[in-house]
Amino acid sequence: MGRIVHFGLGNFARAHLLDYTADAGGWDVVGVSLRSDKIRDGLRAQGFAYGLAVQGVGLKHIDILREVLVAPEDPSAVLAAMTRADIISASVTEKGYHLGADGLLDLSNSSIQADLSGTGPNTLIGFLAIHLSTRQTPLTVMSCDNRVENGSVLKAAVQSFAESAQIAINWALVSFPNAMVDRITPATTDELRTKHSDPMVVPTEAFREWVIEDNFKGPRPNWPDVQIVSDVAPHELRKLRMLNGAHSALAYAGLLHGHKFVHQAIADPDLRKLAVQLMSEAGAILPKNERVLVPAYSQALIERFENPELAHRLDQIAMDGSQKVPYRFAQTLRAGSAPSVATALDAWLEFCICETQAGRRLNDTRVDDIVQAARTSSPKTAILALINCADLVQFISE
Ligand code: CS2
Repeated sequence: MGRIVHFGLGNFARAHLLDYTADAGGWDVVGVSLRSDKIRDGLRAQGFAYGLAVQGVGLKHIDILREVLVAPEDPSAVLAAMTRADIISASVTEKGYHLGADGLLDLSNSSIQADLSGTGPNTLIGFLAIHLSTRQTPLTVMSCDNRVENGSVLKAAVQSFAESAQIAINWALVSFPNAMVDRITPATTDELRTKHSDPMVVPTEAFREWVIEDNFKGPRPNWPDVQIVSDVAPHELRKLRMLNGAHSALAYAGLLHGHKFVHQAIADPDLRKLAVQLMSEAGAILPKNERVLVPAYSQALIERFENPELAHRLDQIAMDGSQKVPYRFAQTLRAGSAPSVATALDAWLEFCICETQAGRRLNDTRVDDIVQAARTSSPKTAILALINCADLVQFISE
């Protein structure tokens, strides 16, 4: 039996990695929550099994999770579990990597500083560096987060931590494949919990996609329908700029128009036009082989967004804009004329200003900087300061 230790057991991991791995058979998963005990407590009460409510297909019983460890309760138990893993994976969202403007590990971040000082560890990066310093068997470390070159970025962050902490790692034993992950997975509602008599049920769409770089050390599950390729870049650029880019555009413009869900925003003629054009602008600068896929992919995305049963909340997508906007919009803007992407960026800026003026606290790791920027007296200065919060200055000024 192979073993995956997975950091970050939110709905996405339970709908994607765990679903694929359950289908593969022969592997189990130990989860790690880096902060709260909520998911562990909920899952433990039901023997770590849960229902995956696959829209249009039905309820799937997922029963490959053996245990969930809560890192702050006992970091040494997490490190012990990591020694038994063939694969260590993570879906800790963009902010869980603690990267700075340059895409490198932010060594001044307080959580990273705490790990460097030898307490904990309490971050994914700290756990990986410390584990790898004693690892003697091959290991694949797999990022399942939305980020360009997610595996390479994770490796660079761990390297930077190890250098700073003066930890020696045998890099020949470990690989960090890049991957593109896709499955729209909204937050669970009370209605769904009641319907399935399962407090930990996860709603998801029928569509799922996973493309992983052929760069494994040691065994891997025989995941069905997963593409193992030599270069993930074209797939990930298509998905991050078209799906996630359109998602963010719909979220900010949609919330400003008074919508609550993705299916409502995509039914609004102005916003639909914005999303369609944004996808076409993003698609036009994709690598050549991907460009032929753009019209069909764009149409398929619209249909996924139209799905009313998913009830995907726009505010869920809107959170952490400072982390998401750069990789979703910046390269398309940089490549030349992209008026719809520019409109989407404006929508983010306006959203930040409106929310701040209305006294609502933004759900963003850089909320304090954003609030300060949004309150600047002249609108022009406010906008420049906000662009700075998403580290977009380099793209806008070039
Ligand atoms: C969304 C993503 O919340 C967001 O930012 O754009 O979670 C999106 O649903 C997934 O990447 C789809 O694979």
